[in-house]
Amino acid sequence: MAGPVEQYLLDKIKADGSIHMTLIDPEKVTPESAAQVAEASAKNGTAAIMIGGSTVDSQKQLDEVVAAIKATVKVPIILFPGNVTGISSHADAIWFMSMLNSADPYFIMGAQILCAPYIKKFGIEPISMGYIVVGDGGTVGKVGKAIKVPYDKPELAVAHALAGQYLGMRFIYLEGGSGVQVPVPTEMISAVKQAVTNVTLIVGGGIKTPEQAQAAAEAGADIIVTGNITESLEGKKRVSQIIAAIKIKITRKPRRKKAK
Ligand code: 1GP
Repeated sequence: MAGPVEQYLLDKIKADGSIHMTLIDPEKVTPESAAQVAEASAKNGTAAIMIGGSTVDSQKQLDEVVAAIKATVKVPIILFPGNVTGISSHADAIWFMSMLNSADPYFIMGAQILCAPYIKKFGIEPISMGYIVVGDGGTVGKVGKAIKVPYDKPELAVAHALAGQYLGMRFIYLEGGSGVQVPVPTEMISAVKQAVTNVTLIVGGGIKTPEQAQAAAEAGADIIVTGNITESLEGKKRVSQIIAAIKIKITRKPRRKKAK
């Protein structure tokens, strides 16, 4: 049974085709600036605010950032934890995620076991998600000791995603790594999308332009996540363009193949 935040996401994807989420790293912001970014994104149509980073040192800082955003926007706040320090009782939901391709059992199930009782205690909605680090992988690939899936091996990404689905994960995240030069290739996104059943596909890492977001959505991404670009001044303006670009699945006819 889907909880209220998960159901909201599924309903919004059904209505809009693909949706956008804004990622805020609690270590890069103040509570005030986080609230400003969240407010601008929500005004531009972002579906939810994700909060997390590969290294969260201060839970006090995280709590203050989440509380400030909660007081400012109505869209759900979903934690995106990189470690046990990524939990705040002020959030609505948490990606209850396992890094499927980590070489370290801590990131596959160790941290999750440590966190689970707190998630119950705080009443945060857990949303099960299989996290797959692909390509460069950025900081999270390094910190999470990922055995990264190369961009030119879509069939390996498919194998990871199917394993997640068969374990009961309802969301799969193809993560290129925050701030990477090249986002997840469309070939990999469409291969995964075509292979999985009843799984919502999240794609993020290095998406900077409406064109890149649109290509990811057209390839099958249900949720597009942007972090770095959303925090910049230019990016704030660009969020509305990105959101407009990804609302294509239900409004645009499939592309015809070129006649030979
Ligand atoms: C990182 O996928 C997210 O976890 C977002 O990446 O910061 O590059 O947008 P960017």
